Amino acid sequence: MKKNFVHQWLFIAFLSLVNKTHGQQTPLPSERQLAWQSQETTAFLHFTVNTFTDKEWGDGTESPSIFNPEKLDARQWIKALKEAGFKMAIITAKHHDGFCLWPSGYTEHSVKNSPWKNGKGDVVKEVADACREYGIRFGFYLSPWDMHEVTYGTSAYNRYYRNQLMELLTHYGKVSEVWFDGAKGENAKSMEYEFESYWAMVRKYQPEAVIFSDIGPDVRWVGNEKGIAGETCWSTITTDSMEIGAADTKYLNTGDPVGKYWIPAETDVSIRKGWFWHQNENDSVRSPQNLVNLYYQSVGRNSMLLLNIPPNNKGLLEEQDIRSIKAFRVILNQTFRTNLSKGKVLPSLTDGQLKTYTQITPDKPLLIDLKNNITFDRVMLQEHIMNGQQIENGRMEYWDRGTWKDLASFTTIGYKKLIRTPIITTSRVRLYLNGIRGRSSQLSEIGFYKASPDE
Ligand code: FUL
Repeated sequence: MKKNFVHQWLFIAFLSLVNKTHGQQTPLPSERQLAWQSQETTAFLHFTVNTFTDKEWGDGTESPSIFNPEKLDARQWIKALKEAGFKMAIITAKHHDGFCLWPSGYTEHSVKNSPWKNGKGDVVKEVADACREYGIRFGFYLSPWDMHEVTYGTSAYNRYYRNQLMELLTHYGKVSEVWFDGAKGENAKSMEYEFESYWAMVRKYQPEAVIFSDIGPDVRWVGNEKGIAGETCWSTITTDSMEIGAADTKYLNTGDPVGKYWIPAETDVSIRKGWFWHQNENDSVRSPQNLVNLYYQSVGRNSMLLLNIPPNNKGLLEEQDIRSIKAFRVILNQTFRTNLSKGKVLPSLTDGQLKTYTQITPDKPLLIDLKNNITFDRVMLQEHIMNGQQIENGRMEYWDRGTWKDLASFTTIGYKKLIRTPIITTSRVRLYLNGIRGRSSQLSEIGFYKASPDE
């Protein structure tokens, strides 16, 4: 009994030692963050009075009478998103203009005073129900900046905001992400948001939901709206002296190898120029190839792609947007269908499981003997992030008629690294990985692919 106890104690002491770097705890992802990251692609739905006024930001004076999406069909949106492989949809329940897409009990400025469905409609409910029906997750954006609400700028507004948050957290079933946006116009009234109290509500009523703001606590902004995560992208940052809405965007973009908290980056970008639908942007929807590129630059750099696809003023997604997102997914599926190294390397590296991994020391490369020649131009690497993000850089070489040649060099891996290489035919590759401070690396998955000709 006693001996067992000592063993157990020694084991726990050993674990906590390996978990520490220079006296500092290695930040680890939570279950909800891991679930969020493995979704890879989420859809953003920007929709409100702006859809009818042709604006990107309203000013709060819009009359609810202009909101009349006569053919609104949230099932059409969500079905298309599901078919295009999106795992979650986030709706702008309230944007900066303050108009509520659900019949809030705390304001008259909402769908209930619009002609749409004679004031009996609820866009948030239709979206949440459709997400449930098609089996994707649901999230919402509730803008703290509110140009309509009279209490805005006073502490009473915090109560108003919490009341609305409560409605959204408790009336629509499971919520998987809540978006707290720090954006604010230059002439906006000054306002002290009680963010801690908002977040406590999310934890209490929707414990599995991740909380987004530009600095977390669960998910951070990638620092731009162009769809570009840093080539070096750490999931850790230190937010102690940072303020929401005023963060250093370059820091957010690359993260921090010695950051104190696990707050991975979300890459939000629109399929169109604007976030809201505008008739005159119908002809400049991003092509499937452009979207694939965004995927490489976000998911392929340890981030998550939050792609905005805005419904139009009839309440429908436009056909060209739908065509683009579906073709995007077809290309990705074609490229990543066959891992050419499957069955040829250590099973733990190609079993599709993030929890199994292989340890690689800096001085000893992993030799990948592919047995026969394979031809590839994409490499995928995944780190065992359940134990934190440790890999600082690495490189690969391939065997070419008797010599090793350079294939690619890279920094950080994290959840996923996608590398586009020239077309290579070889039977052997070796992979060098360097962990931070000379540590060994934990690699979960490796894949070699030949890109779809449509890429
Ligand atoms: C920004 C907002 O100001 C934009 O209108 C848009 O909603 C974007 C996703 O976030 O901060």
